[in-house]
Amino acid sequence: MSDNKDSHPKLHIHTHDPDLKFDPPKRVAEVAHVQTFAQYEKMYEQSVKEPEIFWGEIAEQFFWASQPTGAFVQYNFDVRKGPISIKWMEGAKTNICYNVLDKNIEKGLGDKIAFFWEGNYPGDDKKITYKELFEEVCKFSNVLKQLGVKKGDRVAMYMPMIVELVVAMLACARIGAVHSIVFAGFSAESLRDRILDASCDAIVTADGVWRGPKLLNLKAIVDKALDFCAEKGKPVKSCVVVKHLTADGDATSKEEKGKRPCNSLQITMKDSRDRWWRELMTAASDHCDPEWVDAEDPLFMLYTSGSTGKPKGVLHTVGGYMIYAATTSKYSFDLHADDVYWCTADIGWITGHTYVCYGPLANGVTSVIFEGTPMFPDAGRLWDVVDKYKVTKFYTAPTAIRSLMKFGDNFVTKYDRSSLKVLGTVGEPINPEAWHWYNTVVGNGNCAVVDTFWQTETGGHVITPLPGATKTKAGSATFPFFGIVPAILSEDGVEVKGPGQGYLVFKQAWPGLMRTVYGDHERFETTYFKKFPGYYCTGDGAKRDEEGYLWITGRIDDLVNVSGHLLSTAEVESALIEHDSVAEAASVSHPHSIKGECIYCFVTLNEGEAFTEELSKELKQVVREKIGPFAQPDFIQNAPALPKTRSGKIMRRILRKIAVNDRDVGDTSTLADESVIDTLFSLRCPSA
Ligand code: 6R9
Repeated sequence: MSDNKDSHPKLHIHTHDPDLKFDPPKRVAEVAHVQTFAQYEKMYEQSVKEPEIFWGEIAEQFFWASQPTGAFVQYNFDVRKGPISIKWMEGAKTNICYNVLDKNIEKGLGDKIAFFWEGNYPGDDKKITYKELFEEVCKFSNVLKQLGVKKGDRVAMYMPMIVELVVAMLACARIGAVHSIVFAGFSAESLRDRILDASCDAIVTADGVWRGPKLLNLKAIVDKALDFCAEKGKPVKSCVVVKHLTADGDATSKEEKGKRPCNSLQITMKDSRDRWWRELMTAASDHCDPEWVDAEDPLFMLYTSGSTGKPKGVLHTVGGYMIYAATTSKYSFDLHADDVYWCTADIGWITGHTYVCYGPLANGVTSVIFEGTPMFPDAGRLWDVVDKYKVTKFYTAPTAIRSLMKFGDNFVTKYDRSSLKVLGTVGEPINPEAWHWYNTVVGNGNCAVVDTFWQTETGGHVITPLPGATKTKAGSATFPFFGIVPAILSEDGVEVKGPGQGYLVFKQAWPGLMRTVYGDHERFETTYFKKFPGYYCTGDGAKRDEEGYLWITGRIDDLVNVSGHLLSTAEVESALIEHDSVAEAASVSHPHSIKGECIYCFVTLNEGEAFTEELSKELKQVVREKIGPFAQPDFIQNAPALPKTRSGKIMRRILRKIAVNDRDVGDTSTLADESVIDTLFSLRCPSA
């Protein structure tokens, strides 16, 4: 038995009562933008009944070079009535870069720190003010122009979590170009596909990056991708390379894991195509007028894989995304001028776009950009960084929380976390066990925990508590954000009123909703609007409890139907994780001759625990007791690690294949570590 068990026995007090409510901490509520639930309800009501007034007032806080030419909002969600279309403030001209930089500097924030940059290696850090960021962005805007990039052109980015990535994004936005960021962990093939789909003319990258103790030569991956593009007759004209790891001058220092400079990295530059960032920047002017673009002009595209099929280029436009990113950031994290805010997500994901870059900058706060990983050099890194910068609002993923829990509380408690006020999570349903640990151990029971549900497609939070106003329940994303009208539908499209479970859909448009799939509007309509005409379909399941709280139950494809009882994988997993020996769990459906489907589970044990036949029996019993006899898993297998996407989501599609011993697991390019597949095949339950 590991020490871990004894370190948080108190967690077990709560986990059996899903209805236990947690009041917003007084110190958070007292200063919050929204201080009571009644105030939330009032604002919510206006936001959905009079969206043009609600969002119109918010839009007034931004700069518009001209006003909308038609209706403030116009949309069609019903395929039977014509093409799906969503438009906010069409005809109005603005620029998001101007709004998050120039305007903040005009307000007197020029010398305020925009970002603390914290490198992979502790001690490697720097900071940049709003004014300095603005100058860098203007310079890079001129660099892009000089390379021939114009309004509407797509620019790919394949970069580590460094300030230059934010500079490049904002520079695109400043000149009206469209960024397409590809997480710098994708293979050359995945990068190639995304560059080709978006017909990018230019790419911005870096020499390399340390991710924990692992060294990645990004430039070599980009070279490979660009060679493919050239072979296809679609060469990328320019490639700008940030010298991040390799040293310019004397590089004689001994190389150390995770540390800069890194002498062993071999970089080749192709004369006609590749240019060093620093050289281009030195020569560039720091004056660049913003391009006034239409509210409905594209701002960026970002690929999302979904569970099957080729990645979709989710397209967001300028005006609506800007006000939605700003407003969700302000209210969900209750941002104030003195906050130090930290979202650990990589900018390569939507969470990084909205809540590392655009949202916090729009609110003029100071944030942390973190290049490293939660485990390097040890499991205390996140809390070390919280302590170092006195972070007040912190945002991470359940997968990070679960993986840190395994190492016990000491890694957390040895750091001072008294600055923390709001703790956010995103990415997956958070099981109550992890929620309680986050709340009690990380937050000392003194922070507001906000479980924010949203998608690449939704642009920002759609279901989330507000830190000062919403009583939370462990594992519930609670209530809709302003402007969001959720509904739960049965399989045949009937709205479930009151308590019940089904498909989570939205009934009306909000500013941050995606506008199309790049180059494939039909795919957009089919994926999100055809199954239930008149609704935007999230593809997730949800449950509404007696008190109206919403609980996300996971992707609809991940449901299990046992003898006619429909179960969400999240429920089963949550029950398993409550067991002291279990760190993570994933459950999938498996064919069964009598029940139709049965449940097959994969469990990752806490450090120091051993997988035994007895434990397997015990775990089956746990699920049986917690959910009901019908839910008892037929199979439990040991899983030293689970197949996860690079953003930390468990790929249950692959687990379903492993459970039935089908080696044809399909596309694994989005997996963080492909080797886990072989390990899991070797450990599968032979009788299944
Ligand atoms: C922001 C982001 C979207 C999918 C979404 C859902 C899952 C995200 C969640 C959550 C339960 C939460 N998801 N947040 N499930 N509770 N708080 O993650 O975007 O990468 O597009 O993924 O993630 O399944 O549909 P994206």
